Amino acid sequence: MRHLEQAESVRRKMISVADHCQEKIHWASSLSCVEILLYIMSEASNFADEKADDSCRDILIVSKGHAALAQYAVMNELGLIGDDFVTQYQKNGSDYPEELIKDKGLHIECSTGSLGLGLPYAVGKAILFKRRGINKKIFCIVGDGECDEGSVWEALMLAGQHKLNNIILVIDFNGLQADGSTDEIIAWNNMQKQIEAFGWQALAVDGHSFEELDKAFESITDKPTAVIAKTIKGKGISFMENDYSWHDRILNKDLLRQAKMEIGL
Ligand SMILES: Cc1ncc(C[n+]2csc(CCOP(=O)(O)OP(=O)(O)O)c2C)c(N)n1
Ligand SMILES: [Mg+2]
Repeated sequence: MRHLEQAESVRRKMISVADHCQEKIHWASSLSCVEILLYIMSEASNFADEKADDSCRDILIVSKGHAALAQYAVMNELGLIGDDFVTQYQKNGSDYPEELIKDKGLHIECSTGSLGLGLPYAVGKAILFKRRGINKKIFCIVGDGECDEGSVWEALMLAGQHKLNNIILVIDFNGLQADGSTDEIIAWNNMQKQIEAFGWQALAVDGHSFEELDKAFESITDKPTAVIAKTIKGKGISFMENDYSWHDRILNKDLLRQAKMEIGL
C-alpha cells in the first residue's frame, strides 16, 4: 500500500514540474518506469540507505537517461534530493538536466541519454567488482527500444558467458519507442528466450506491480538476471498512455489541467 501511495506521489511531483518548465519533456518514458525505480531504490538495493557509503552502496544505472525526471522525482520521494528539482529541472546550470549526467553527489554513476551505454558500463563494473571481491549489486534499467542497440547485445553476451550474477537488468518493456512500436521497428519475437540464450536468467513480470518485481528480484541464481518488466508508456495519465507521441512533448495548459485533475493535484 505504501508503495502505491509513493508511486502516486512521484507522479504528482513529476507533473508539478510542468508549472516551471515549458520545454519538451519525456513524459511517457518517465511515467513508464516509476514503480521500477521506486522498487530498486527503496527495496532491492541499499541505494537510499544513509548509512551506506560509496564502498558498499549498490549501483543504479538508468541507461534510458531520457527518463531522468522519474529518477529525480523518486529520489525526492525517498528524501535523497530536495524539492528544488521541481523548479530547477532543465534550467541552465542546474543539477537536474533533462538527461542524466554523472554526479557522485546524486549517486548517478554514469552519464546516459545516448542509448546503449548503460549496460556495457554495468558489465564493466560487474567484472571489476567480481575480480576485486567487492560485494555490491549493479542494477541497470534499459528501454525496450534501446535493446535494439548492438552494444546491448554485446554486453548481454559478455555478462552471460562470465556469469556476472551481480547484475540485475530491468527492461522497461512498454512496447513503444520514440516514433512507433518496438515490434514494428525491430521485433523481439521472444525476448525472454532470446536473453536466456545468452546465458541469463530472464523473468517476465508486470513492471507496475511491486509484488511481481519483488518475486523476480528474489530469484537470484549463478547467472545474471534480466527482469522483463511489462509496462505502460505514459502510465497514470490517460491521454499519454500507450501513445508514443508523448515520448517527448510539451504539455500545454489545457492538457496540464487535465493531467493534474487525473492525479489529484
Ligand atoms: C544512440 C541513440 N539513438 C537515438 C536516440 C534518440 N532516442 C531517445 S529515446 C529514444 C527511444 C527509446 O525507446 P525505448 O528504449 O523503448 O525507451 P522508452 O522511452 O520507451 O522507455 C530514441 C530513439 C538516443 N538518445 N540515443
Ligand atoms: Mg520503450
